Amino acid sequence: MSVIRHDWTKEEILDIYNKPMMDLLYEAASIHREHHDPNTVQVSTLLSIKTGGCPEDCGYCPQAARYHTDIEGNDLMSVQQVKAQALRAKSSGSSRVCMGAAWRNVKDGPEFESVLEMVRTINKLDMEVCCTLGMITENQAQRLAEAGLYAYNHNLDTSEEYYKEVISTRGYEDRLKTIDNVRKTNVTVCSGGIIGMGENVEDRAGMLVALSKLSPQPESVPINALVAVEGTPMEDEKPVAIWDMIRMVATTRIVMPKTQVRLSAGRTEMSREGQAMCFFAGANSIFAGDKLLTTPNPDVNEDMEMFSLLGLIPQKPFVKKAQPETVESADSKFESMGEKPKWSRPDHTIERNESAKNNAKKAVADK
Ligand code: SAM
Ligand code: DTB
Ligand code: SF4
Repeated sequence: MSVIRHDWTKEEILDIYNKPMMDLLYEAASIHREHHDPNTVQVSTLLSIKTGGCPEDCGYCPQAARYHTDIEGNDLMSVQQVKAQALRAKSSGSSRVCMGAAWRNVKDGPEFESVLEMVRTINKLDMEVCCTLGMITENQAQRLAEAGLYAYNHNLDTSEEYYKEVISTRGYEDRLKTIDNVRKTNVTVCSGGIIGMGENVEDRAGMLVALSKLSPQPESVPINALVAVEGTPMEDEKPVAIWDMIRMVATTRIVMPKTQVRLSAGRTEMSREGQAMCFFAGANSIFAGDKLLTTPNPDVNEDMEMFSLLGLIPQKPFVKKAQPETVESADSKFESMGEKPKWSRPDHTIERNESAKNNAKKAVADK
């Protein structure tokens, strides 16, 4: 039985990543079979509950207000709207709803209370609930846990070194701090990253070092291929080669044997054969639904056809961990702290982010 290691070095991970493809696939698939049913894939549906207008400068993100991309922004959805979407996701075979908000961090107040109610509502539909709301404090993580949250997604995105080339408005340390805050609760951790942002293979390995060091390792690791959106600083990045995706998935599987590896953004560019190789290499989760947060994703029916072709079965909810109990807001043990956490603001300059911002400003002025 392969052991769980938290001391992987970048060199060891690079050696795995660069193995001959057939050796890499064989090793990853063997480890996958030791820890998981290779014919079961967990299916999550993403729901953007608050879209666009984000103050951060994440170079990959169409929701950063400063790049003026062509997306439709929206205020926070209502609990009823979210419930209707969750029911749709359930009927299409999803076991989990992942609610995303274009926030830098969570602020205590009516909007957070509303998100807590969304969590209670979806948990009562017997679906796993995940949130990705930006940075959160320990108190906020506890309150989400009490509402019945199953998972919290907060990606490291890339290596600590390359992070400085992607985002200038927040630090890697704060990402780790949020993950640590989630770990202090019963909520499972979902954390991964993006390939295709101009990083090198050492950065990909560096991200896997940082993720595998977490103890316990994240229950779920999304591997996204960059969706290069016009207007963002990364609009001209070249599409990720399928071979890179397969190598990244296989390496993630080997260094984190127990985690669910999620084949995330970028599936519209992948053939069924390519995705099948990713599943063989250890991917055992996907985002389903015709939209990710703001960009397209394969049609659910096409995904279900692919599942049937490959003999894959959607994972039932709560098989990896028992369903959390929901505590009603009137019975909550925790108070809203009204706290203003001091998340860092490194605010160094990233040339391509600055020029994308200036181009966007100019385009608005020229209109
Ligand atoms: N605002 C919150 C945050 O940043 O943590 C939550 C939402 S954010 C959109 C969630 C994740 O989506 C990011 O951390 C990033 O990994 C991924 N993401 C965003 N834009 C992407 C893109 N264009 N291509 C691939 N992944 C992307
Ligand atoms: C993750 O790692 N990928 C998802 C989810 N977690 C929140 C988001 C992908 C977003 C892709 C760009 C968009 O649709 O806006
Ligand atoms: Fe905002 Fe999250 Fe997008 Fe960064 S990734 S700009 S924090 S929505």
